[in-house]
Amino acid sequence: MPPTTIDTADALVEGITRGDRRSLARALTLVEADSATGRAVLAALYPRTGRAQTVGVTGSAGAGKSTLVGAIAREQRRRGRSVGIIAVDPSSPFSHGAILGDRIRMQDLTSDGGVFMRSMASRGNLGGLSESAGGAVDVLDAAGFDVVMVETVGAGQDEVEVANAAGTTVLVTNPGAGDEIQSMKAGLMEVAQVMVVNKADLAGADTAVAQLRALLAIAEHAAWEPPILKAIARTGEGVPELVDAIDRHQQHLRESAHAVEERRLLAERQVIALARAALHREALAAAAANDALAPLVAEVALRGRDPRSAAEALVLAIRRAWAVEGERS
Ligand SMILES: Nc1nc2c(ncn2[C@@H]2O[C@H](COP(=O)(O)OP(=O)(O)OP(=O)(O)O)[C@@H](O)[C@H]2O)c(=O)[nH]1
Ligand SMILES: [Mg+2]
Repeated sequence: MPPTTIDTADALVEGITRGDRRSLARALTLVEADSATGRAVLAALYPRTGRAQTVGVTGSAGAGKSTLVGAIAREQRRRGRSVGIIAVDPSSPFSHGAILGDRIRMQDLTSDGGVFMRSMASRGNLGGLSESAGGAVDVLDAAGFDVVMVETVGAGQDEVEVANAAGTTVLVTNPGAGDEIQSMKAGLMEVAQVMVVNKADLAGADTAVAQLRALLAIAEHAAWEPPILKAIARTGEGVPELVDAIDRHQQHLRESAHAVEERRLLAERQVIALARAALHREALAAAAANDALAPLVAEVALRGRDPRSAAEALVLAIRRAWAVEGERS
């Protein structure tokens, strides 16, 4: 019997294109697992992407990202747009509660046929967070959602790379987060095209806006100047203005004189991020296969060797493993 199961890449692509939610859910699982079928689905779907408004929502834990994503989704629905949402779950016991809270907060959205929600675990994920979240964004884009949002906690490099999977990244901060804003990594400032001070019902929102403005003034940015907005995600106040700002940036991406360059930059960041993740993974696998890492680590820990020369030795061992692999294939 020919393989007619829903799990073949062709069947999944056909199902997704038809709007079948089961195929969509299954494909996302395969993409998250970084399986061969998942990769084939992504490759087949990619030419259909680029239509959705892709939005990354990032910021520190508890900044109100989920509440804001819900509020943005409601505003987008009001504007007649369908919405796909990906929440990256940091897999801590703490945030499992948060996910449950998200579900309750978003109950009205989950019963709306124009909204699709999916959470992804960031741990125990061989493919790497940036790869699977970026892939999920592509799948939802190809599935025909008008808006695709991905929520991530902005703490490390991974999150910056996730942000790169979206056309527009919204950075969520709060009043009283002055120190945090000051110490914010330049990288994160660079990837955010819209800044929002959420919880503007609390004291200090205007100070936070002023601090962000001061930071932006010294940061180097290109043709797009990130707007700084205030919002109260809980009530939806300021959210229409936030969606307007996202729309303006998306229009900038598509239509400005810099559109070609913007798209090239985004593509470059995506390709480099994915190549870096793949190299990292393969290098670690090669080092593990060669038993190269553990002895070097032990030497350095005992101060019998300096970390720099150990790193050089590790790179040599990885190169050797790759050369052997190359000869075999
Ligand atoms: N006062 C006030 N509280 C808010 C606002 N928006 C969100 N919150 C509250 O802030 C808390 C965290 O909100 P979440 O939306 O879960 O924040 P998050 O950034 O998604 O959190 P993590 O995903 O756990 O990092 C919740 O208790 C929200 O009700 C707001 O505009 N004003
Ligand atoms: Mg959240």
